Amino acid sequence: MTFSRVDVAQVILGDCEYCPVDTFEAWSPVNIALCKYWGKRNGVLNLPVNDSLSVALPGKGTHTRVTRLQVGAKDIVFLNDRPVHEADSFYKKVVAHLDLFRLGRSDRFRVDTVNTIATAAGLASSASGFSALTRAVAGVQGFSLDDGALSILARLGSGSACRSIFEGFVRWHKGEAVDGMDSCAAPLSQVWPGLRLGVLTLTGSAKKVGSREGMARTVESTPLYSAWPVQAEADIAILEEAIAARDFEQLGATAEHNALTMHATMIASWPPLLYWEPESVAVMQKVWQMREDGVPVYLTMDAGPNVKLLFEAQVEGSIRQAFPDVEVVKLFP
Ligand code: 2P0
Repeated sequence: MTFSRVDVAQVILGDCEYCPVDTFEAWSPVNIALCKYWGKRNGVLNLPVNDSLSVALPGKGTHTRVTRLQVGAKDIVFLNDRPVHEADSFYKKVVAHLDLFRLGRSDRFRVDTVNTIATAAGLASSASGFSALTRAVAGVQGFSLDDGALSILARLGSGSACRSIFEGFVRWHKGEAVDGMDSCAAPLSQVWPGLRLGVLTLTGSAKKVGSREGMARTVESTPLYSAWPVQAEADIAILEEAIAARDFEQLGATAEHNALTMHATMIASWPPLLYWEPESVAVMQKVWQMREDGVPVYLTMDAGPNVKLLFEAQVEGSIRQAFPDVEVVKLFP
């Protein structure tokens, strides 16, 4: 049996009391994966092949306000204070997500979404965006949902959005069910006040192949992909141990190895997928040289050329000296 996104939303929202309000605002953070989500077992419901584990970026993310319009009006979408045209793919994705919450009613909405991160930074705003939109539209309909249900609904918009429902360290459990009712994220209890993430924006140019297409190509075209879920499962266990023990070397090394393994599967796809630019490789080599020189710093990369550094507070001075343009994010209060 196959399930549509509307079927899943109906199961979750069908029994919710409808208590509409005029407007509702929500916020969600961006998240960076230490063990990546790469590959789907169901592309309609964004069900992943493997579990992933991320950390939220406090203060960096998306504010979304959903306002009820007159019945019969057209949905309106504003992104960063600018109207988005109906023909734009972003408009279509937002409206398709709103559709999940209408349950056959003719409710119409205005969506105002503002990202607090520059799109050029290469920090996935689709994760924070669909998470905030999920919270805001559920709020304007007055549906009372727990964070697990919100996480499942956010996933239907964009897979990694299910992790952005939560702050801190978050694990997305891939689940086994065909309808994905067990595929949602949950927060880890640990905090790590000294942990830092450094964002290096190397190029702001738009990527040629998006994650959605890139994942599908990797799953279909490289025999290396079969090794990926095996490593991801092992890495998650090691990362959870490292977080519990606050073992930075173990955390950093595992996150870096995980990211580079994901990129290896991309490079081995056909046609090949290489998100790196020469500047990305130069940063990698600099990071590896710094480690040889005794500075504990590791890197991670997503489906783009920009590099994120992982380090602890005591080496922040060395990191800023080596990378004057780095934007340092404190991950926990
Ligand atoms: C991650 N990425 O775990 C991985 C690492 C990119 C590289 O999650 O198709 O935008 O909407 O489910 O969530 C980006 O994938 O893809 C992503 P869809 P999504 O952060």
